[in-house]
Amino acid sequence: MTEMSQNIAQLKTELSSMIEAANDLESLEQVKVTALGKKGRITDLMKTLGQMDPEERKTTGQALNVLKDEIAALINAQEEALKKQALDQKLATETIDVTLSARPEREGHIHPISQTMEELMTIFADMGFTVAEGPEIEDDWHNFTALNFPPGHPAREMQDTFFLPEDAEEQGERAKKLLRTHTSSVQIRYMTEQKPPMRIIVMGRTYRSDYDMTHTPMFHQIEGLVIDENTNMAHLKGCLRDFCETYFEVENLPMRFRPSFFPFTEPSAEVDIGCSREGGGLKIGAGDDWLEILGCGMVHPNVLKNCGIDPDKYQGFAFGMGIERIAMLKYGIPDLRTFFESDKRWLDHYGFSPLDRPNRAFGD
Ligand code: 2U9
Repeated sequence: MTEMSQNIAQLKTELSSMIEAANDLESLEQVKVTALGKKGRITDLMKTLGQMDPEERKTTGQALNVLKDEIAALINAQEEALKKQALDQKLATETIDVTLSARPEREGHIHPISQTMEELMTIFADMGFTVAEGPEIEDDWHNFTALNFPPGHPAREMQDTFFLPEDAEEQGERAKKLLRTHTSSVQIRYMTEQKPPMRIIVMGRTYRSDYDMTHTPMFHQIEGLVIDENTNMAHLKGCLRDFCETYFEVENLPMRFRPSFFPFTEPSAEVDIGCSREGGGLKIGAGDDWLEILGCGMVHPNVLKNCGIDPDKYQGFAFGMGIERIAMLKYGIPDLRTFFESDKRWLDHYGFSPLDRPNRAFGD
């Protein structure tokens, strides 16, 4: 072995251990300059080639090029390993809270319907209700027949209900498809599938062929259903009083139950809460005026029977209200139709911050 090839082998060993010992990117850069820089160790040896005879220059030149490539490859590999190590360390020590808003002034708003649904869910969950869900495309039996609507009832007519084209394959009232006109069809499904006792609320979109100042073809409802062996009208009144006082945040809220009629409840009632309309503004809980907010009643025995529940053993109450209506009353939103216009300025005004918490029952 010539002296030069010994020098090259020794330099290779030396530089390799320097590369291996570099434990951060900065010291690796130093090694790179020492090995491959303009005044580096390999470059220094290259500079001696000019003094060699042609044969030696050829073999030494080749050997130095191989050394240069090997050292460059080792530096690259070490650089990759150090970068990976730094990233792993960063990932292990730094955490990002993705729920935090980076630019609060650019934050979006929760729609008043979503906010109200959250509030309703919180209040009824505190009262022991669970949430049931069901389809928006229903059949005639779940939407009308099971709920004790007689055959010629006006709600069954084309001008009030959105019917879907009939399926030629299917026959009968379960083949007749429609957009549900109330969420009650979900309670029907729940009652046919589950056994009492039951205590549920259902919320969601409902559809009726209607459009004016106070009606839109799609609106949201919340309905509640409680079935047990001894559930009675006093339970219904207590439950709705607790709900109204919590939702409207008024203690001892004046309330009155007026007799009414629905095919699916007997007896039935409509509920008004006390309010004042003096000075053009609405104030809930004060004054001597009344505001209708919901309908309710004891579940009709025919409805229980239709769902396979024995009306001699079980009874229960139900109630229903429009979510837009109670949101308008609580938050002073004057026009129903604006809920569905997707106007950003309206949402900036009436919407809620994602960081708001829905209100809770008294005493929380
Ligand atoms: C079952 C049995 C009974 C739900 C009820 C009302 C009275 C009621 C209206 C309020 C305004 C609908 O949004 S609205 O137009 N609802 O007045 N709803 S009792 O009764 C039921 C539900 C399901 C199985």
